[in-house]
Order: sequence, then structure tokens, then C-alpha cells
Amino acid sequence: MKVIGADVVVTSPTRNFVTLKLTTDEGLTGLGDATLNGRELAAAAYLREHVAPLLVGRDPGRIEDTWQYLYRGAYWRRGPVTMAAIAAVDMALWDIKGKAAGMPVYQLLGGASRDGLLAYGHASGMSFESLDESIHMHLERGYRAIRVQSAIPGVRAVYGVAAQAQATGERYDYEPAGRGAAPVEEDWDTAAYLRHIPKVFEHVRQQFGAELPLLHDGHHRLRPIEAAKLGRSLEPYDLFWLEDCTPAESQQALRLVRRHTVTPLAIGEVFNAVWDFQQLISEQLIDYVRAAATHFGGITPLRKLMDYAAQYQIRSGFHGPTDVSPVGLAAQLHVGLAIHNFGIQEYMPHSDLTDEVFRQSMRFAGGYLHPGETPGLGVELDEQLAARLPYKPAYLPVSRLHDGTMHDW
Ligand code: GCO
Ligand code: MG
Repeated sequence: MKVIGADVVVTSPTRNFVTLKLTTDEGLTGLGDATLNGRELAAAAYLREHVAPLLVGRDPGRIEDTWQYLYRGAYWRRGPVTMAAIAAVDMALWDIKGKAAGMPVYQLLGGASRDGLLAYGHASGMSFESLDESIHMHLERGYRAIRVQSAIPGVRAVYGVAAQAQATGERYDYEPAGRGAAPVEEDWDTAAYLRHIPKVFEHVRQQFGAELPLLHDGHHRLRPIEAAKLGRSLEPYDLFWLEDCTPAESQQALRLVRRHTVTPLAIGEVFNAVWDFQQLISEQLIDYVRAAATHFGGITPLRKLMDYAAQYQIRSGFHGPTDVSPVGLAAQLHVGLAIHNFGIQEYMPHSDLTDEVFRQSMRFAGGYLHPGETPGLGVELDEQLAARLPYKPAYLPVSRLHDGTMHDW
């Protein structure tokens, strides 16, 4: 079998997605996700200009070799643009291999290690009341684990806290930044945040009991000693995890956090290679790996990362926001089903229009996700509909302290 076509589709149903479609001489096609939120066109150009021409004529069965060719061969290793592009190729090749074998990809990875993947949803509120409403709504939809984010008194706009209408709406495929030529600016006050968040979790535990798994995302905003303080102050509320408490490119900063708190830590949604995790895993500085197949070079390295993490009893918590396309989500559902050290899967449902552009075999029932039994990844792209929904500039917000200083994301 040979690859005869490598096409890049950029489409924007409710947000922008970059998809690679490989076509083979035997008529099989494969899809891969290279969506890089806010930098979509860079990933699309990397694929179109530098990768697609290299793929035509190659044997699609040689997944490992193609991955190494693109990773080692480029000279310029790693980085989010490169690794998103490689991820798309890797996923598309697994998709083709699954279709050729007549099996869902998880079967090729060793078969299912469980019946379904425990998923967590995003609840948030501008007040305790609206937060409670949002949690109730998620429980009604079947979620059995909830990420809790809250507005902070004295802070105008907190990232990840949906406005009221969105928090209670049917779907929450919101783009916190909205669309536009430049990022919107939000504000931030770490001291106010550290004072308020423990009260939020105290309230939620009182309302929803001791058993509901609760998660929280710090969005990389704290210095190590602040993160340590937050982790410690949340211990009475028994979090499933505290995510991205510090900007994690300084892996050793986590030593300090770890010294002071037993709140489990999750990190890595912005990481793109195993090297970003090396110290965190080998020193057991985290409990959950937040990588996304889309930003980590695809299924092949994600599987290897999880096997490495397994030696340290570290589990998966793959990044599943709406800016990972249904193709990228499918890729990590197959990995999550197959590996032994699965922990939890983030799940933010895409909009109805996105679900029309990408038809998925994946299902969510009773709080659990399953990639389905369709051969390959189980996602079909409606190219005609995709072509009618062109790219629109959209950016994540930035945040500034009240004196105007740019803050960590
Ligand atoms: C999460 C994330 C997202 C990211 C977004 C950036 O945990 O789901 O932090 O909300 O901010 O994916 O592109
Ligand atoms: Mg996050």
C-alpha cells in the first residue's frame, strides 16, 4: 500500500480545527488532528509545505519509521508546531492501519484494559449558586467526576469560568477568548485566588458530599510556594487532582510543591515530548500525565510515555478540551482504553456543528467514554461541510495583574 494523497483541511464549525487526510492507493483514508489553538495556520503550513510532500509514495504501514523520520529527520526537534504536525501524520497512519486490519485502533494497541473511560466535565460558576447549578447539570448529564472553577471576588474575568448562559446551556463549546484578530485581556490576582478557592471547595464538599471526584485547574498561574500553599489548603477537600499549578517548564519547581502537599498533581497539556516529563516522572513529582495525543506527536509517543509513567505508578489524565478535534480525542480514547495505567479522561463535548463535520463512533454514557468498534479511529470527516466553514482568527485570552504586568497564562 502507498500514500497517494496528503491533504490538510482547516475548518471552523464553532472553533478552528486542522485535520490531515491521507489517502492510499488501495482507497483507504486516514485522519489526524494537528489543531494548535491560536496557532492553527502555523501547524497547517508546516504540514502542507514541509510534511505532505514527504508522505506521498510512502508505505502507510510503517508508523514507527515515519514518526522517527519526521522527528529525527527535521533536525529541529520538538516544539508545539512540529509535534502537532507529526501527531496528525501518526494518527492518520494508525487510522489506516486499523481500517486495513478491520479493527478499532485500541485492538492494535493490545485490546481493552477496561470497559469504559471515566470522564470528567467542566463545571464553573460566577457564584456558589450558579456553580451548584452547573455541577447539578453535569451530574444529570451522567458525569461522575467534575472539574470545579469559580469566579474570584475582585477579579473581573477568570479563564475557564463560563459566563452564566454558557455554564447552564446545553453545550459548552465556548471559546473563552471569542473570535477576533487579537487576544482579549483578562485580569488576575493571585492573593485573592488563594483566599477564595478553598472556600469554594469547602462549599462544594458540603453540597455534594465526600465521594464525588473533584478536580481543579490552576492554569499555570502560581509560583511554586503559592502552589504548595494552595495544595495544602485544599487537602481537607480531597481533590482528585490539582492541575497545572505552576508553569511547568521548570520541572524542578514541582519538588518544592511536592514537599508541602499531598494533593495529587496533574501536569502536561502544553508538553510535546517525553523530555518535558522526564524529571516529573522519574522523581514522581506528578500523579497524572496531561498530554494530548494532538500536541504530543500522536498515538505512538503517547503510548510510550504511558508505559514509562507506569513504572512510577503515574496514570493518564489526557487533555480533552474542545480545541482538541474529535479526531484527536478519538486517538487518546483508543490509547486510554488500551493502557493499564489509565486515570481519567477530560471530556468537553463539541458543538453540534462540529459533530456534523466530524462524525464519531465514540460514545459517552453513564459517565464513561468509549471509542466504539468502528475500524480505525472511528471518525469520518464531512469535507463538503468543512469547506463551507472557513478558518476564523481566534485567540486564547492573556491575563494581566491589576498594575498591568503580564502574568503567566
Ligand atoms: C483544560 C485546559 C484548556 C486549555 C485550552 C488551551 O484543562 O482543559 O486548560 O482549557 O486552556 O485547551 O488551548
Ligand atoms: Mg488545563
